[in-house]
Amino acid sequence: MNPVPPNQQQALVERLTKACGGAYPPETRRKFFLSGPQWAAAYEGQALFHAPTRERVGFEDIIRHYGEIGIAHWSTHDTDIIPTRVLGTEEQWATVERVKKALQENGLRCSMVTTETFFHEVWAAGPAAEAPEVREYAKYRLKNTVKIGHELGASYAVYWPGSLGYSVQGAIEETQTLRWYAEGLNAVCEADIEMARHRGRPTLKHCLEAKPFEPQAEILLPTSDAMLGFINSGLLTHPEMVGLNPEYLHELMWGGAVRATLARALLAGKLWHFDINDGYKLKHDVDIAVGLVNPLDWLNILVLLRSHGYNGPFNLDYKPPRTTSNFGVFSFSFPSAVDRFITLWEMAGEVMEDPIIKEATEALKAGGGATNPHDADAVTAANKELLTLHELIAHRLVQILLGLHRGRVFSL
Ligand code: GCO
Ligand code: MN
Ligand code: MN
Repeated sequence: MNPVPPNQQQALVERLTKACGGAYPPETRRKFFLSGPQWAAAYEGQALFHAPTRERVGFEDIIRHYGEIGIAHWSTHDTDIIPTRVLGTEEQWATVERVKKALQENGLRCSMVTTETFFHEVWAAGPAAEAPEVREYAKYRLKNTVKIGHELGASYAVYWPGSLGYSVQGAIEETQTLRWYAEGLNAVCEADIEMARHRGRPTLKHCLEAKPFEPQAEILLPTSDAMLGFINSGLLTHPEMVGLNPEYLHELMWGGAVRATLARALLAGKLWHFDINDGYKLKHDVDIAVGLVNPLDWLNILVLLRSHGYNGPFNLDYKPPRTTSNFGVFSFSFPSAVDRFITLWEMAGEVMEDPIIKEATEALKAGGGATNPHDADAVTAANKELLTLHELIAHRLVQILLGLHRGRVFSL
């Protein structure tokens, strides 16, 4: 192939995107409770060892692009849109008005707001640091975010305590730090009750998001399960207002089965919000778009969520790779991420209706009918042949994922 000159590259990407097929129209995409984070589309490709590869893009453009794609909801950190130094000022409220206008003009709603408690140097020792003024400032920031959330019509607030931890052990007393962290959440829940009453709106759903490491070396609440323990520890004055926002990759990072994490959150009644992305087990937070690494696992997860009627947001918390251009972010990356999600969602519906999986599952549940359930050998013998169905169900799931159940012609 001849070199492709820069002025022909966008057209090539567009043509090949079309050739891939499988795109859903924006009206279909809008039916899903998918949210596009401000920070995901604004990500410029930078990291510790990486310079930015993309130009800055502001919320007005991002919201417009999300609207065109058919992503119906938007989420943001306070400082994604308002610089730290003007938080709480007139300038903040002027920006909030601009956001409202952009959302309205493009047919989006703000679903979630979150406080950045990890980037600015004020958080060097974390949001629950020893110095009381840091903790007071943290409370102020959390409350301010919830106020913005009510103003924008959001229903969820997310808390990612990525700087609640340390890189060197011994200086921090963990029980004390966790008590101080709880005080911050208690303050924001109490303020929310007041704000909600005042505005005649429900309180927000306050969702904790775990990540096992990064940016601190050790994190005090590293997993969703640790957070469930924290919610029920007795330290929170309003545990009923606090639930979880698990992130797919964050649970893989500690080596867990994400579907099992979600199952535990469902049983606890705390699966309120879900950050969707993909990546590799026991590695860093690479935030790859949903379904590009583990589509089979994703299919299984959506079967679980669909069969339990999960109706919270699916927040597209991934980072378009730094090899993708500004043009590519909106022309390819977000639409293809949404479409893979919808396809996997549809497939999950197929799995739930599949007569083979249904019959195999029912047969496993019926058991073999051993007459003496106290006799290990008899119980084993009664079920022995049925248990092959476990592998058969796994095979069937792969068939549905790869379209093999619709037939495949041997053509070599
Ligand atoms: C991460 C985190 C963040 C949080 C966000 C919300 O990947 O490190 O997921 O993206 O979701 O900060 O508070
Ligand atoms: Mn996240
Ligand atoms: Mn992440």
